[in-house]
Amino acid sequence: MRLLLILAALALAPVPAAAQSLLLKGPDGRTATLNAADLKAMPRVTLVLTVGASRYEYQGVLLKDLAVRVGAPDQPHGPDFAQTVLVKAGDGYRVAFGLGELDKTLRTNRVILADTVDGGPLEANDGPFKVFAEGDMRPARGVRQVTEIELVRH
Ligand SMILES: Nc1nc2c(c(=O)[nH]1)N[C@H]1C(S)=C(S)[C@@H](COP(=O)(O)O)O[C@H]1N2
Ligand SMILES: [Mo]
Repeated sequence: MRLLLILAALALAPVPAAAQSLLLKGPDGRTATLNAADLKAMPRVTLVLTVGASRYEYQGVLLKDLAVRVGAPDQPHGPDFAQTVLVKAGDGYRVAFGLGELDKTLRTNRVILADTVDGGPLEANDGPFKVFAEGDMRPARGVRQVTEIELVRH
């Protein structure tokens, strides 16, 4: 009975904040940990996705803005485009984006880290954070369950 009560209490307990946080790593040993509120306080972008007849509205932040938090230049030029942003998921899946792919003065397609869909949290298999590459013709760079983002200078 006592075990059942403990299990019930655990099931009702809110998800610990740590499980909802995102680790940012930069060159020069710079790191930052962002929680849901930190992401909500950043400039927000909306990306509409249509799958067949269904329409989904994802919201989040630009991957570029996250990279800036750990040392990416705000207005990159020339040699800066050798930097990459490595997006890592809990299952070990990783996708790298070049800084130039994330620069809105170079390209119109956006790469975002989404934390809401249609105003609510992402579904468990996707969230809490999922990266979307706007304009991609296959979903391979749509990274589910993102845990970490690392800026790398080559
Ligand atoms: N975390 C994580 N994200 C991932 C993958 C993965 O293995 N792990 N596979 C990628 C690939 S190759 C594809 S095609 C799509 C498939 O997305 P879906 O299962 O949501 O349709 O997820 C991408 N995102
Ligand atoms: Mo894939």
